[in-house]
Amino acid sequence: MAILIENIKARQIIDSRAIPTVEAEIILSNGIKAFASVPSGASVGTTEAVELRDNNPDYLFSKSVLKAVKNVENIIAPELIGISPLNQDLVDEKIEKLDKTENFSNLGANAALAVSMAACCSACKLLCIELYQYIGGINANILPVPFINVINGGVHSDNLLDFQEFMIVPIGAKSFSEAMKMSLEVFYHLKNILKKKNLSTNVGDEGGFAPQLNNAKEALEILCEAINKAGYSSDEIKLALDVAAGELYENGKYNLKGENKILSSCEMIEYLSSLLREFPIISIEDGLSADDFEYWKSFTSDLGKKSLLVGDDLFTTNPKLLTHGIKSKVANSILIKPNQIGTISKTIETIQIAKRACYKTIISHRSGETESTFIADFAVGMNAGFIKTGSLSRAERTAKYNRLLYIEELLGKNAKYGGNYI
Ligand code: 2PG
Ligand code: MG
Repeated sequence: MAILIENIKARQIIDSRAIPTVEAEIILSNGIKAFASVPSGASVGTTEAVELRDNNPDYLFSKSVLKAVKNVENIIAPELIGISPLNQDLVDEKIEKLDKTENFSNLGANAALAVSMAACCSACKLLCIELYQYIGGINANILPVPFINVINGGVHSDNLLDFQEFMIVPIGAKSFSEAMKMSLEVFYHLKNILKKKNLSTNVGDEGGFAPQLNNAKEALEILCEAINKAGYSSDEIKLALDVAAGELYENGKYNLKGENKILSSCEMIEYLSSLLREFPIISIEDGLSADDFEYWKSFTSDLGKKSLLVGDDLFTTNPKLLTHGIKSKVANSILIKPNQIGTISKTIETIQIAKRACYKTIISHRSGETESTFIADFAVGMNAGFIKTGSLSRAERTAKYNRLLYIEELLGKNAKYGGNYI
């Protein structure tokens, strides 16, 4: 007898920034239960799917998600009960149809994605296989290269760093576990260097240190020092930036308040280009604002051969925006965040478009996370090649790395580390 979705429940739970979020629970007709929870961003792209909040100032600072919870139980559940959890396309299509908008402004992308992910999780449990195997079958064997955000700035911390993320990328490792070992060594050295300089070693939203540094250059210099002290070369461990330039863009200029600079688009490109010349940077995410599309073209033609240029707020995991970007020769890589688009099927569609155009794909967490390890499996299942999931502290970040260590062990000899495949 076919096993079908028998019930769907939802509840309000808490994310890593003490903000409410949605958890969905799918119960199958054989009693299997699967859970999924959704993350939440702080630097949010204007074209992202809508995260539904109650906006009730008298309850949890307007942040509660009780409407989204009700939407799961009262609107989405009745439509999905009785269908197979193995039919992800149908599950997602039904949720999209119920919403009637492209950006989930009725039901909320938080309601939609929680159910979409839970369906995926219930399906792999039903088949008694791991989630990454369900997503990618026997083809899924690439462990992603991690982009590890060890210095936090921008809207993810209280310091004056204008850029949001300063990441290390252990490209020279032979395996994911070696990549972790190398990165942990850099993390310890970084902590010691900061301490010696009497800088704070408290961490920001994504578990990276959030010291009071004066500018991006200082952060990058300290990172190079930590890599060097850990005994690695700039060929083994590279650097990556998330500028999150949309947060700096005001009236057509980039206002770097911490660095006390106001830059035109051309000057911003030149500034990033000088950082590329000076430091072993292999990737720049959102180097310009999504609203600065024309300059994204020259940015890409100038620097696209030297570095990954990653569109996060630029594409918001949206297949149409990515297709337009590819046609316009803008960026060469895409950050993939399922909650920007609202369903797993649409997320997969976007990844497939990117792969066909030879754009690199980086599966990403959000700055507000839960203990969910879904994206770790998703990165392997999709053979994405890269993952960005914060620093090596804070359990909501390490949960993903720890899951990847386990997946590498499960894959055994079949496991390939993405670094060799770039
Ligand atoms: C980003 C993300 C994740 P947020 O900009 O890439 O690091 O941050 O979730 O706040 O959008
Ligand atoms: Mg980003």
